[in-house]
Amino acid sequence: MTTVYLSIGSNLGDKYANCLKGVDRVDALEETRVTAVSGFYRTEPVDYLDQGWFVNGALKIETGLDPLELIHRLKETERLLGQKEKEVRFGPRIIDLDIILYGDTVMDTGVLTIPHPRMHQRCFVLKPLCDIGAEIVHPVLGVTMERLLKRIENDPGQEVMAYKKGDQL
Ligand code: PH2
Ligand code: MG
Ligand code: MG
Repeated sequence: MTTVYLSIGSNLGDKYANCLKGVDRVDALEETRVTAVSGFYRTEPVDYLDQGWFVNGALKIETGLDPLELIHRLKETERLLGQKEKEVRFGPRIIDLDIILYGDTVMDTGVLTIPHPRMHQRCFVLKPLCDIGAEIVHPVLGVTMERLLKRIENDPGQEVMAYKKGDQL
């Protein structure tokens, strides 16, 4: 079993409910269980700005699936929750499940890059991740998640606020 961290997000439909459904579906995957769930946050869209704010969180899982099996299962889970196959790059989505860290694995196969290539530039990934793994050291950058977040947390265009149930989104 390997400890893996996932990012989860939604900015279409009932965003928070979509995230919770995503957590349940991940927990139901073969050889996989969710061992920690972060708080959820309302986050300003990054990279593609003409879309609504997201709800984002992070999950810690233990899995016997290898990275490619896992990403295939996650894509399948996204489709089951109604996510279209060909979304606009960085654009709106019902559900997005991304592998952020897979143990200490470093890989780049063209279809899958681990650690996630943009995670260290994104408050919407690092803020929830720090709830459940602030002390984890990035296997390439050699810096904790907490330090990575500190570097960027006041950058403009990356607002992250604690999500409260019933918040107007
Ligand atoms: N996902 C993206 C692009 N931009 N912005 C926020 N705030 N949250 C996301 O999950 C997100 C994004 C592409 O996956
Ligand atoms: Mg993503
Ligand atoms: Mg994705």
